[in-house]
Order: sequence, then C-alpha cells, then structure tokens
Amino acid sequence: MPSIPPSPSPSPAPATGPQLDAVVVGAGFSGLYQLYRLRELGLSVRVFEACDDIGGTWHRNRYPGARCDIESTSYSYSFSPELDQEWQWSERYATQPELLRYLHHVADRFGLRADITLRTRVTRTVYDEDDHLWQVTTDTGEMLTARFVILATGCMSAVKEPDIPGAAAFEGQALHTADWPREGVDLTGRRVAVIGTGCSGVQAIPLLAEQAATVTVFQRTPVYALPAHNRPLSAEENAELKAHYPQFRIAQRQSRGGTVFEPPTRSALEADDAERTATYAAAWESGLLSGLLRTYNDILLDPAANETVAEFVRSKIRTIVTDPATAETLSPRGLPYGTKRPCLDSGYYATYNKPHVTLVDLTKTPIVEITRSGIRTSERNHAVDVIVFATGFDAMTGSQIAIDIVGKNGTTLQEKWADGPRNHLGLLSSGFPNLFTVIGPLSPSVLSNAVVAIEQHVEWITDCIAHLREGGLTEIDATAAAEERWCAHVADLAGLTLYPAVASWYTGANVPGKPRVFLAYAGGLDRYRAQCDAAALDGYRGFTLTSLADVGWGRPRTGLLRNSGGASGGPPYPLRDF
Ligand code: NA7
Repeated sequence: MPSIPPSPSPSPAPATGPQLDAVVVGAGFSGLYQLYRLRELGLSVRVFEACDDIGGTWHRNRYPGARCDIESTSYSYSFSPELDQEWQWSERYATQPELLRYLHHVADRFGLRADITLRTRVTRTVYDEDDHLWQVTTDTGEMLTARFVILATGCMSAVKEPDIPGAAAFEGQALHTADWPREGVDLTGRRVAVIGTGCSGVQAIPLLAEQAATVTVFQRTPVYALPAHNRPLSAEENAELKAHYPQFRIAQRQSRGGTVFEPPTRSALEADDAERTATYAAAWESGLLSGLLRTYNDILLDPAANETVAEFVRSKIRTIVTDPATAETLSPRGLPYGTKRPCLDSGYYATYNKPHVTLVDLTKTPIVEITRSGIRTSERNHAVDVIVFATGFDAMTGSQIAIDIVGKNGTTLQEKWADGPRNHLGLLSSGFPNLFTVIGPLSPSVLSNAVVAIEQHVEWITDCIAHLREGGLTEIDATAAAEERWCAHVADLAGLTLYPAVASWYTGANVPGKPRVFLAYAGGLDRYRAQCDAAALDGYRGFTLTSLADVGWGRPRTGLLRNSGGASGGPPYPLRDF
C-alpha cells in the first residue's frame, strides 16, 4: 500500500466543498470505464458527452468499412470476467456497429447512463486554487464545481477541418469520415471523391467503390496497408477463447503493447533475404496490424532494417495492383514502414483494379481548390457529386486544447502547451492539479491497444483519487522537475526510433501550425505501467499532494486502495527516478 506523504500545513479554511467529486469529459471507452470505477468508490460523478449518444470514436466514425484494427477479443474491456463470458464477438475485427453495440451493452449492464449527460460539451474549466476545485462550464450553460476533472476526450476526436481553398463552395454533398451521418448515405450511381488515404480512407474506399458510379481517390501520401484477413469467429473459437480469457487478460496487461506476443530478439539485418521474405510473408498472412513490426527488433530503429519491410510491402502492392503506374503511385517511398500508423485493409489495393476507380497523385498534380462542382487539381477539374474528407484529426492534444482550461496563476493549457504537451507520466500537467488525462499525450496511448492503455490509466487515476481520499488530501499536482524529466525521457525514447523524423499525426505535423513533437511514449505499455505503479507505491513520487482543512472528503475511509493491476511483483528492469 502506498505510504501517505505528510501533509503540508493546512491553508486557512475555505467554506465550500465541491458539488461533485468528479467530472469526466467524454463517454467513449475511457469515460465509461472511468465512471464505473469512480462510482465503485462511491463518488459523485457526472460524465459530459458532446454527442447525442455514448460511444466516442465508435459513435462518430460510422463511415462504411469502419472497424477496429486490433482483434475484437483483445480490443475490449478486461475488467469484468462476467462481461468477457457473456459478450460474443461475431468477427475477428468487429465493425463499428458491433463495437457501438458492445459499448451500449456495457453502459446498460453496469447502469452507467444515469450519470451521463449527452449533447453537452464542457467548454471551460477554471481551477480555484483556494478551494482546490475545478469550476466547470458547459455549452448548455451549466456551471458546477468538482474536485477532479478527468479528460476522457479521446486521441482521435478533434476532427481536422479540410484545409483546402474553396471547401465551402462545393454544391454537392460533403462528408467527413469522422462525422458520418447516422442514417448512412446512399451513394448509388453517384460520382464520389475521397481526399485522404490514412486508415479511414483505406477502410472506406473498397466499400464506397461497391456503391458509387465512380470513385476518384486524391492521394497525397501513400500508406502501407496489410490485409486484415477478417472473418467470422466460429462458435468453437469463441468457446476456446472464453475458456482462457482470464489468463489471456492477465497476459495482455503485462504485454508491451496491449496485445500478447513474444518481442523479437534478432535484427532484420542478421537474416538473409530468403529468411526475411518468409518471415514477412508469414506476418503478412497473419492479418495482424503489428505483425510486420514484430518480426525483428530493429524495424522501427534502423533505416536499413526498415527498408527491407518497406520493400516487401511494395512488392505485395505490385502483385495485387495490375496497372504498374498505379501500383507505383500507391507505393510509399522514403517513408519508413510503421512510422505512420499502418492500416489493416479489406481489399484496398485490389479496389484500384476496378475500372470505375481512379487514383490521383497529388504529389504530381496538387489540389488547387474545391469548386462548386468538384475538385480542381493543377491538371484539371474533377466533377463529382460527393466529396468524402478522410483527412484525419488534430490527434492526441486537439480535444484537450479545445477546452478552455485555466490552471494555477491563470495559465491556460493552451499557453502551457504552446510548444507541445507537457506533463508527468502522461497523467497530470504541472500547474493543472486534479486534472487527469486518459490516454493523452506522452503516454503509450496510440502505440498500444487503446483499451488496455485506457484501463491502465483509469485504474491508476482511480487508485490515486482513493489514496487522496484516504489521506484527506484535496490536491495532486505534478512537480515541475518531474515533468521536465518525463518530457525529456519521452523525447529521448522517441529519439531512438525512426518516428520523430516523419511528418505524421504522431508528430503533430498533419495540423498546420501545430508544434512538432513526438506525442506518445515509445517505451512500451509494460514499462510505462511499471513506472506509473512505482511512482504511486513510492508515495506518488513526482507529484505534490496537499490537504485543505475542513473541505473535501470528510472522514477518510479505509479499504479502498488497490494496486493498479500491473505485472506481478516489481518492475523487471531498473526504473529511472522520476
Ligand atoms: P490520417 O491517418 O491522419 O489520414 C489523413 C489522410 O488525409 C492522409 O492521407 C493525409 O495525407 C490526407 N490529407 C489531409 N489533409 C489533406 C489535404 N489538405 N489534401 C490532401 N490530403 C490530405 O487520418 P485517418 O482518419 O485516416 O486515421 C486516423 C487514425 O484513426 C488512424 O491512424 C487509426 O489509428 C484510427 P498526408 O498523409 O497528410 O499527406
């Protein structure tokens, strides 16, 4: 059990306690689980969700073809063995509707809806340093106070508006993959343009091509896409899985990236061509997003090793796509494999063999403007009825910066993060006490199975809040020194990899004007978890814990502390002292 650090002398007693113990922002995977956990502590919690229903990413990204790219049996909550046994995934990679049904089932099964307020956006929150409370304002005019605010706002929820001249002039139908109409869109007989070939575009394009009269894809940067080999899950597979779920969930929690595999130990450059090709072919056939990354230990570290994988994928593209010029346009060059998130596809490359599908290479003929009738490149006007923007997100930080968050001394989060996000352990930013972030920047987040990373964060945050209550403490803040060391450590780790040099949403480069910083912790979820646990067990090392007299928790309760569920025993390697 973590020892409770001595409390500093109490400040002069303020008069008021909070209306709520906690406000959670967002009702996706993170927000739902955070609500469940805080309720278990007996806290008063409200979740605010801007959309008209729960589900987060899986509520909004309803475009045709949307599905998870980590196997559904892994990409699901592990906290309830009963839930694991009763829920049945129908496919290896669940579709968006099935994922949304799952989240609705979770909300109903655990009675979460009563504390969720829909159609309400938290617009501003201001820290009251005297009372150790956040004053929270919503776009419906509500104002309330809460001891804690937890940003469960998602890594991919701030949609990047199309930064293309004339977008507003288009007289046809404009759609964004991340804001797809709930009632769906009938594209039969229509001429469809798609701008963007990230994972959303890659998933959508084959299905759009099944409906539309023509599909014209405007590609600025080609991606690496691997076949998902998606299929229904048989009754036998489900039974087998359920029989081993408890052990599987433990292994997931202890794993490097939230999926269970043995980390490779050899360099790609130690193998000869034949061995490498056989290894890559097996990974290609595995249908796993990280299959190729798991083959050798230096794929993301050594440009020469990486190039062997990149060329393998290009050879596959040349095999699938019949027109050599189109195959070459689809082949990434000068982009190390895996430094942009690879995509899992179902028929993506083969779609370009269809006569009504055209690929426009924007590196040769860039978009000049969107016109009333279509898209004009430097070569010609492409008349279309529908434009699908698959242009991505202001990832990792956008959803937090969008809220006017005012911390100590009137400093806003936007000001503090002007040169990139800063926090300790990816959890709390110094000067913004009691404001936690779930799978935000400088944590493993998008480099991990998101659901496993979410559970780790939610459990750490919940244990931390329980610890504060146990000790009658009312404020936790990251120390500036610990934050400095953490940011440097995250940057140092990224610097060992090929990630930072690449313009991607991992580095903020997809949003004009956004500071260029590698936004995730690249050391692995297992190591990260060990560091978070070690900090907690050492009395929340790297954080300042404070108490105000006569406010807050009332009588401390006992028996609420849990460890945050990491690997058994202590950390398997020396930890830096943060
Ligand atoms: P991504 O991965 O950010 O992809 C966005 C795509 O849109 C990408 O191909 C961009 O090209 C392209 N894009 C963006 N702006 C433009 C303009 N102005 N002109 C032409 N092309 C443009 O977003 P996704 O939604 O596909 O996927 C995000 C993540 O969600 C995904 O990785 C999964 O984790 C789930 P660029 O590469 O910038 O040249």
